[in-house]
Formats: sequence, C-alpha cells, structure tokens
Amino acid sequence: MKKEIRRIMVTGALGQIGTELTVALRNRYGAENVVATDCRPLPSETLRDSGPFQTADVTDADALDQVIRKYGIDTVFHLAAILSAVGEQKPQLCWRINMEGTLNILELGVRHEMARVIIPSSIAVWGKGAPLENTPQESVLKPATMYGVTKVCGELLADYYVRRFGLDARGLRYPGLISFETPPGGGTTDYAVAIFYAAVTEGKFTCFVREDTVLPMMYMPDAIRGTIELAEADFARLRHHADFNLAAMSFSAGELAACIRKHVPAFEVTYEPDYHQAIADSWPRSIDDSAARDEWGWKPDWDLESMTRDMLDHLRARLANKGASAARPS
Ligand code: VAH
Repeated sequence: MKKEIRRIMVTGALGQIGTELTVALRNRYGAENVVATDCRPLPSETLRDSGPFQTADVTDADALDQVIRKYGIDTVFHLAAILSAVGEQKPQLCWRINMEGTLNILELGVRHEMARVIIPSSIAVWGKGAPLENTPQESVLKPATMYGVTKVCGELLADYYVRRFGLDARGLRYPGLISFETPPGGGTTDYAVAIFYAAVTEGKFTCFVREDTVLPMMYMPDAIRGTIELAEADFARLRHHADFNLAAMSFSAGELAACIRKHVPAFEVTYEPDYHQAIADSWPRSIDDSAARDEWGWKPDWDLESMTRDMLDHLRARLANKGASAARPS
C-alpha cells in the first residue's frame, strides 16, 4: 500500500510554479504541513504569512536533510531549476543546479523512505527527430538545450529510483505555463506571460519569437491541479512515472495577440525574434497526453479564450490597485 502524503516540502517555492503550488498545497493539506523552501533568503509576500519557509539551496544535501528532519517531511515537490533561456546563457550552472538538485532530492527520498517525490519535466525534452505535431508519450528525446538535457536526465534518474529503490517518484512534462501571480524567470515561453502585462500597462509589446511560432501552453490553475492529481493518483494504475506528457492548448504568438486584442483593441505587437527562437523551434507544436488521461484521468479546464479573459481581469485589478496606466478595456 503506498504511503499517504502528509508533510510536504516544496523546493523553488518562490518561482512561477512553486508560489502557486505552495498555496494550493497549503489549502489542501494544511498550511503548517507545507514547508516552502528556496535558495532566496526571504519568503515572498504571498508565502510569508501563510506557512513555514526555510532558505535551502538544492545543491546542498545537508541543508535539505536538516529541513526534512526538522519538519518530518514525507513528500517533496521539487520545482527548483534553471529554465531554458537562462540555461543556454549559463549551461554549466544549469546542469549543476538541475542535476545536483534532482539527485539530492531522489537520494533523500530514499533515505527518508518518502511517500512521494515529484520531479517536474518539460516539453523541452524533445528536439530533432521528434514529431512536431501531437508528439507521442514514447518518442525520440534529443533536446537542443542544456535545460532539456537536464530534464531528460531527470526523467531517467527518477524512473531508475522507482525501479531500483522502490521510490514513488512522479513527474509531468509541463508545456509553457501562463500565470499572473508570480512572473516567470528565464524561460522561452515567458513571452506568453509578459505579453499580458504589456497589454495592461503599455498597450504595446515586442515579442522575442516569430508571429507564427506555435507552442503547447497551459494556464497555471490547470498545471497546479494536474500536479496534485498526479501526486495523489493510485500508483498501481501508473505505467509511466516521471515523464507524463501534459497538454491543454497550443497557439501561435500571433493567435495569442489576436485574442488579447479582442479585449484591448488598440494593442500593438511587433515581432523581433532573438536567441529564444531557436529554442522554441526545437520544441513540438502540440503533444499527445493520452497516457495522463488514461492512467490518472487528466483533463484540462482552461482554453485560450478563458485564460486570456482571466489573465487580463486579474492583471487589471492588480495594476489598477497600484495605479498603473492600464490600457482601456474594450
Ligand atoms: C521554459 N517555461 O520556457 C519553461 C518551460 C516548456 C518551457 O519548461 O524554459
């Protein structure tokens, strides 16, 4: 019988996923049962007053072990990572943070006989040789980026720890994630977040990928729900572990701009592709997530229209409170 999730540690808790996942886990498991950790010294305003926070560098196994022992942690959601764009600027740092961190978490998961270890992956695992449309669960994994290399290695390591040590490790290949709570840092899909802030504050945006660049994307509420649903799924039903494809929608930068323009008619976007373009071109345009749907009942709730409306509503409300000159709504 698989162990129950009771006391959770989140790494990278101040990041784009980590912030919202920590809040969702605290609401579901009790605030005092979810310890937020990050290499940065201070908790964010969102997390500071909602539960325990510890500074911990994921490359420091002893520091992580101390947090695990102090709080009696039995489950880790390991979100700390260097993303694709920064990873191409600093490939050695990306390898060190992503791989030393993941190995430390897996080793500690075994040492402390943990209930679950969640090791996220990404659509960045794909590259040359993988189908660009409806990319299947089983496919060639030849990533073009150091970030993608670390994600393939993370999947392989986690699956090894499942087979070799009986650790219950699980993970999702996240698409680009869009959210309004915490700005992302260093990703190639970050344009799809920055464009919303620009629509509400400037009324114009310069996009670093071509207008026709299509990528798989997901609204953060779907990603958070999917992460928790996978963590809570019956292990006996899972034929995959740390490499589930996860999908919701795919759209081009131009389609996203057009959808925003339905709410901000005067919104202007210019396209000036830079080094992000080569990364985006190496990734699929759409992915097949039938394994997640079959093995643990995955189903997305949000699409481009509903996400766009919700993002603009939240950003306008927040920026209006701060007095920013929000673009006039339609
Ligand atoms: C990145 N947002 O752009 C991340 C993600 C699918 C991309 O892994 O690097």
